[in-house]
Amino acid sequence: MEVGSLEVEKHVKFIITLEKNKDNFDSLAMEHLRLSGAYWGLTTLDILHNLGTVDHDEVISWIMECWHECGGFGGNIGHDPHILYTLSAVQVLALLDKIEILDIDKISSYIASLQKEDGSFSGDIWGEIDTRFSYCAICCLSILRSLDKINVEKAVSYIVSCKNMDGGFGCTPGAESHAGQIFCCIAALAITGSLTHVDKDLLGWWLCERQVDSGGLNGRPEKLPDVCYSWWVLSSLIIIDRVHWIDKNKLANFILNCQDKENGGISDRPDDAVDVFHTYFGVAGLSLLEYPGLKAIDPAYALPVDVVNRLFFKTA
Ligand code: GRG
Ligand code: ZN
Repeated sequence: MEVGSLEVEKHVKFIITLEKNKDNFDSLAMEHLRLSGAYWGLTTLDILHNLGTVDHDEVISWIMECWHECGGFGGNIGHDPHILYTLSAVQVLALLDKIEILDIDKISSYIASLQKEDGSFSGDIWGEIDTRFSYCAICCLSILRSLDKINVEKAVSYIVSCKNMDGGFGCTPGAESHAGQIFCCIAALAITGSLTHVDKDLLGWWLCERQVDSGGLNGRPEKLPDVCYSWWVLSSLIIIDRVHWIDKNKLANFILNCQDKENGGISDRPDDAVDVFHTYFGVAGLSLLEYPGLKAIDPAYALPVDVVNRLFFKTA
């Protein structure tokens, strides 16, 4: 099948228009997680070499309005703080090379306050526990060079307690393996240098079985393929060095086939409605597949490789 190429200019326009059109339905549906939306949109623009098309100062001052004195960020102005949006805020500031404006002590104390006795993390003061939040904590603190604020050993042993017999990971101990949770656990283990806890062949086998006939990936056995798993599955396969176990060409064609070639944006599967979430995961997935002309993205930090290098190799 002829699927054509990546419609870079149209996707850039789609994201910029979304940012400007704050009152349409899609924007309202995004209201409570706008900070994550900003991370998806801006990271996509950067992978497409177009981060310069937005006003950085405007983004930064809006993000800082989502910050709370307790140290955490809400998903939008006036919304309660949550670890998900705290990570998004820190990721966007890393992208814009403005980490230094943050109160690193307060943010890292907020994250540390969410760690439980067993090493797990809750997402906010209401106490829901999930390995997604372990990833957010570890990724965020690593970017802020403040992992010493938490008990890393216990955080790792909690993640390992969520490992299943099939080699995958779930959201809590005993919960079913799901590609989204596997990304969170594998990336957190990679960042903390703890991948020895992973059976790479067993997990690689489970992950590569996610590819279906259309070339797309699903998130669990018997489920439909979805462009976002191009990120959750592929990043995990790359981290454990088993990406050659899937058909990369077929996956790239599946993603390209989910583009709205007229108005830009990428959907979860062919002919569905596009959104910024799947546009990000489609473009990030193509970057992981080394599609020509895209910035490389780091599979654990979910930020462009040049941004991660700047964070860790910046000379003072
Ligand atoms: C910085 C990339 C990045 C992530 C931040 C939010 C987060 C940390 C991780 C989320 C991981 C996760 C659980 C992803 C899965 C999202 C998803 C598509 C859920 C849908 O699950 P189902 O079971 O759908 O409703 P399926 O595809 O199984 O039918
Ligand atoms: Zn999806």
